[in-house]
Amino acid sequence: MHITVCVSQQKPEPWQQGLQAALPEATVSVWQPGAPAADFAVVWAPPQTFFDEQAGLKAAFNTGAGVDALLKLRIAPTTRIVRLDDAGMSVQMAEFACHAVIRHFRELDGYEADVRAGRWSYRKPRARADYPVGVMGLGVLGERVARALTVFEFPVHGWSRSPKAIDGVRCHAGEAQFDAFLSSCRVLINLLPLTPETENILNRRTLGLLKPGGYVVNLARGGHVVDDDLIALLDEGHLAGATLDVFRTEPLPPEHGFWKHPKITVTPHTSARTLREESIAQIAGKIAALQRGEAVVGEVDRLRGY
Ligand code: NDP
Ligand code: OXD
Repeated sequence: MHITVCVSQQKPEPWQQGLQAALPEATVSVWQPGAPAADFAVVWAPPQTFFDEQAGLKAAFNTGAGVDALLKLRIAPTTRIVRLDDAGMSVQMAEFACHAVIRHFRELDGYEADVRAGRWSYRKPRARADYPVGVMGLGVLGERVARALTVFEFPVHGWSRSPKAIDGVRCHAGEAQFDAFLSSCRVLINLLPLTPETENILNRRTLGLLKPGGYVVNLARGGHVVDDDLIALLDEGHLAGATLDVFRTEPLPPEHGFWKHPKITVTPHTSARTLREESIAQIAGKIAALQRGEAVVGEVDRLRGY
């Protein structure tokens, strides 16, 4: 069995060495143009040439959860596409999302500014019931985030394509319940995959349905947000602020209005990082399962787009 590694923006050698150690019977190599055909691939943002040359792959394992960029490439229909399934990301996403919500709810930025100015100040405590939080996408990451928020006793709503039942979370499903979901929330956390159906889903109309003083936390993909609509709603006061971890162009260009906007917190696509050791263990386990003819979780449905 031959496994090839093609991970741009990451060092390929530690992936190659880790996979080799986990699957000693396999030959694992770092891909170069013209390399021999492999059975399996481990990829992140590979060039189109990679899939043109490696048309006989049984499966390509993405070293991230989101496959929107991968699905833009021409990949042989016989190649299964498998995404990371948690692999240590959901706990990171839960801590990041809870931090963003609590920082806003407890007005910690305001306190920090006061302290820096030498002011000992108090603000009237906000009522938790006035800050219902909505989580868009109740998959591996969104469900963990929604559950984590219930621990802090926020009213939590969730929205997904298919109906869900999650303790302590008021679940809404499908387009028919989307507007009711948005109108129920003051804080909105996005954890949807980027697909043709979800592109630009956070726009003037949809964000306008949030309760006044809404707060947006985008942890999924920049293509979900219409940037100018978000800025306009912040400037008009309908939205109180936003924490943005993902952008249409990454790194976020220096001239982009998000950088200096007083109501926006920017983080550099870091809310849930790929953890190499956990990911290698997961991918190696799935390669072994596929070799035994078993099904694996995290296989992408190309038509659905995630
Ligand atoms: P999953 O595939 O497990 O979950 C996706 C969820 O979105 C599911 O609940 C799905 O519904 C729902 N969904 C998809 N399409 C629609 C739709 N049209 N309408 C309503 N709901 C929809 O993905 P993950 O939770 O693992 O990851 C989510 C995204 O997070 C990734 O695609 C990626 O873009 C982003 N991400 C960002 C990271 C970062 O560091 N910023 C790190 C990792 C991931 P259903 O359950 O019914 O299928
Ligand atoms: C991912 C990501 O999809 O890092 O895993 O965004």
